[in-house]
Amino acid sequence: MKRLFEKSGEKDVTKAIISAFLSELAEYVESDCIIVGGGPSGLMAGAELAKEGFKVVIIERNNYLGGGFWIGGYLMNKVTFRAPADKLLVDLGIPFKEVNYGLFVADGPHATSKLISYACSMGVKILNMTIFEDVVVREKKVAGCVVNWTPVEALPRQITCVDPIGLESKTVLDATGHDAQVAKKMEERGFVKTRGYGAMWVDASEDLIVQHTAEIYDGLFVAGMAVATVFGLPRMGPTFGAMLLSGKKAASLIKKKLESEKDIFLR
Ligand code: 48H
Repeated sequence: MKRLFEKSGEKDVTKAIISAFLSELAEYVESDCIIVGGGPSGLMAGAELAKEGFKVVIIERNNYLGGGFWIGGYLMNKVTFRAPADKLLVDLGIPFKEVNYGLFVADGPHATSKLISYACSMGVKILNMTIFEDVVVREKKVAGCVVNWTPVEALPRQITCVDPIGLESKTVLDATGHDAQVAKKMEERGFVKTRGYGAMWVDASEDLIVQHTAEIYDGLFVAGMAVATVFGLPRMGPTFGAMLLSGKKAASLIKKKLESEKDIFLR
């Protein structure tokens, strides 16, 4: 007979992981927004949408979130921001110093962990070690993503014949950085055109990226460095204000779309 106060053993630990993971996965096979990429733009967008009560999941191929935000550039872990992004740093509780007029510097690990914590505490769900493979497109509308375990995709010759799974969502945000992986997949399918990001020009780049953050196909939005890749905009180098502002703008565009679709449904 099982003793009443028996300590949890291996099977209990395993069961706890399986049931917590699978119940969350089952709940998130359908969501308001799938964000592909957990870098600064994806995390910011996710946090802002979840704060408004939307069901958001971030798909991240690495085990860690944060993308390029941990390291400013050239393996140096200080990140910079240009005005007006300093206001967001205050909101996020990220300590920073003004080093030049309108130029701010913060610690990469501190900034990244604050942003991850903000996204998680707003209710964003994270599927890490999960790689975006393809889009779900229905009646000329992006309606989800096809994903797989990262190791399956990364080691195709070692592990074969593992089909991916589909996740449905009302909207998808491509926040995969320089590679713009979702947009590129749509291009492969003949749905959109991408131009490749241009040479570095920090002064022009940041505003352009925020301005061009947009819906590029019905249901598909783009944020962060992926915007530069889609629209052929100059890169900005190791400064991150536009990434946060682009994520915030993407969230407000997605929110507008989700709300307008809800209105149509209710009419
Ligand atoms: C799942 C994927 C997949 C995939 C990629 O690179 P990121 O940090 O992207 P942004 O746009 O939020 O920020 C860009 C910034 O870090 C930067 O590099 C800048 C400002 N560069 C300027 C310049 O001039 O070079 O994060 C993207 C995330 C990463 O975590 C990837 O692992 C993830 O997306 N990702 N996740 N499935 N197929 N592809």
